[in-house]
Amino acid sequence: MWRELLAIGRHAGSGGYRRFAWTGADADCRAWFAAQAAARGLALEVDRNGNQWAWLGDPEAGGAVVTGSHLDSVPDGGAFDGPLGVVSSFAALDELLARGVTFTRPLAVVNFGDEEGARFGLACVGSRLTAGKLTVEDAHRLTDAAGTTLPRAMEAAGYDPDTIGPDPERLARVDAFVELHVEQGRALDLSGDPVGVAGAIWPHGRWRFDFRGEANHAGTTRLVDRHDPMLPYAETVLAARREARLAGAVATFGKISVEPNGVNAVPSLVRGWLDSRAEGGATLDAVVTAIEDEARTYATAHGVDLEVVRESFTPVVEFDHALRDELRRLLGTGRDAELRVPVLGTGAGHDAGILSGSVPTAMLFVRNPTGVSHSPAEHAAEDDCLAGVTALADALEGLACK
Ligand code: HGY
Ligand code: MN
Ligand code: MN
Repeated sequence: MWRELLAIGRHAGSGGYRRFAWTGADADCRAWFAAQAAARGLALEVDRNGNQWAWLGDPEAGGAVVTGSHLDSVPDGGAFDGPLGVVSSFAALDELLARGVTFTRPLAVVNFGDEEGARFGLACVGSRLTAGKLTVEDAHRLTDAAGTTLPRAMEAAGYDPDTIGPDPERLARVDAFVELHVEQGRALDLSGDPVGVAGAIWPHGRWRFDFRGEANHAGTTRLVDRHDPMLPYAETVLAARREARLAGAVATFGKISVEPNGVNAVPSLVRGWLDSRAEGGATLDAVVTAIEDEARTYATAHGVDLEVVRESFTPVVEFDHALRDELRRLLGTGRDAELRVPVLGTGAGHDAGILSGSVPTAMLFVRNPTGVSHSPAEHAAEDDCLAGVTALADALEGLACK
């Protein structure tokens, strides 16, 4: 199962994945998901927002236990972020069927679309729409770097953009959502545990900084006569690192676009995207406000205009305590009774975080020996992945079987 998925959307040059929403690679991932569902006789449903649900039992019966994750990636992402959760969900279902359990609830494996927001800039579009955390109007306005809007991209992929929107009836039929994910950090490597349970997700967001200056000739324009937007941008990148360090937060300018982007031209526009996260919302607000204030000072000093737009934001998520502790109890009494199950905070966003306002959600993390993620170097050991499948199977058995 894992090997079949590995080849999809992998870039030969970087070895990373380029599985962006509503592209060919996304369609191939969706076809893989549908094939896995068919191979197990699971009823495949595609919801109004394009999320795929593979059902065991009658979804109408209600009280469902749902597991799954996402298959899309960041540019040149790794093989595990998202796919490990989906593959492990099918594998855990196989494990339950092998155990001969009796299901007392419907069970589903889900693939949420566009979790990374790599193409349109907003994280978790599929789960946000279903949870009613993204308005249809705002979704229709999402536009990629080539100027293609989300509706046009969905149509090109054969989906009807006019059906998108909140799906409270669907979520009302879900009693618990459990997402398994590769850890994006080293807490489990440091604690020596193969599996952990999520405690909370830091608040996090994405802000676009547009520095507008004056295009000019790089060779003939005196330095004093320039309104070069690259300079306040550069000073802002350094200010972001300083503010984050002082506040114990994180801040990253990982994406930039320059117009006209010519070696011998002073730019007219420098666009930089800030990703910032902190353990608490007040800290995050203070860090981003400080960065923006300093950016304005730098822009003014260079005679450059600055516009800052918040493109994505996810408030702090505290996972459902009862479900979290139920998972720890279930995992703790599993085959490896000594299997300790640490509770981890994370700075990474997930669909489980988006859904936590609508249904009780929990997350399982699988050890990542280097902690590296959003990189082709992302890796998890097979034994740890198998421990994750067993843990997920134990959790699902405890929640959906007798
Ligand atoms: O950016 C994140 O936290 C997640 O990978 N979407
Ligand atoms: Mn990710
Ligand atoms: Mn992910």
